Amino acid sequence: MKKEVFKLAFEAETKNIHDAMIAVMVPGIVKSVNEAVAAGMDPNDIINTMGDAMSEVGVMFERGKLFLPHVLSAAAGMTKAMEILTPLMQNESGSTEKKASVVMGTVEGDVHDIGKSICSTMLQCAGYDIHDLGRDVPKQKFIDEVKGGCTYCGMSALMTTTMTVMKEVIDMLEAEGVRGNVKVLVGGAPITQGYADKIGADIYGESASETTRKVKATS
Ligand code: B12
Repeated sequence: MKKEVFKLAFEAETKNIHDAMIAVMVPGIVKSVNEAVAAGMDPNDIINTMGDAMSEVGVMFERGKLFLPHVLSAAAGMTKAMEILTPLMQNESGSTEKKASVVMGTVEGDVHDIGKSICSTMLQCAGYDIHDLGRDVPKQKFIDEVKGGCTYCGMSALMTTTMTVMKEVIDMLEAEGVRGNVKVLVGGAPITQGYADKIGADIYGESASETTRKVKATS
């Protein structure tokens, strides 16, 4: 109930962020986010609002109502907004002591990195030591980071053609004898709990906040 009241308090800001994302103009997205911050809206709620709107942009793209430059522009706006929000979320854990090390990356052959970067930011703000390898990450790099001491291995895939790479990395972790040292996290729009179970991942995160909650619960 309390959460609903809170959400209602930022109804106008939520709508403005949503509308700016759908309009796909970077200055408009940045303006709406700055206004929401000034009004006191929680950065996590701002990020979730942008993420939902980005998915709507995706649907409009699929239906031919928006084209690739529009999607790129919305993605660029979201990246700019994350630059504004990240400093506001630093040290959310209230502790300077770093928690476990987490390697994060979008798998080989896949350049979609918005959702992965949101997860990295939220985990970093929760106090984890994040090694974000970016996008189109060669499989061996995940293995090297686990051998280097990362106890969580997070992989993102946004395409049905690249989600299979996650299983290949898990197999490589097994083959190198380090699978038992690490918890494997998987996520991205086509990934489900069923798929995570099928490939033997430890944690499936549907969203950045769910991912952070699940990592906290296991560390
Ligand atoms: C933005 C976008 C792009 C941008 C990417 C920009 C960037 N820097 O990321 C650009 C324009 C570059 C792009 C390119 C392409 N795209 Co694209 N793209 C999208 C789009 C519209 C949105 C993705 C997104 O950012 N969503 C918003 C974020 C916030 O959501 P999310 O990623 O799901 O992340 C959340 C969760 O999944 C989770 N999560 C994410 N990662 C992780 C990781 C871990 C470890 C965990 C626990 C959780 C987690 O938490 C996140 C935050 O809450 C989708 C459509 C869609 N509906 O998803 C298509 C989509 C993914 N793209 C698609 C395609 C086909 C392509 C291209 C091949 C197009 C082309 N013909 O060139 C290329 C890919 C080239 C390549 N090799 O990768 C298809 C994939 C279809 C498929 N086969 O499955 C989609 C589904 C669109 C479609 N239906 O056609 N794309």
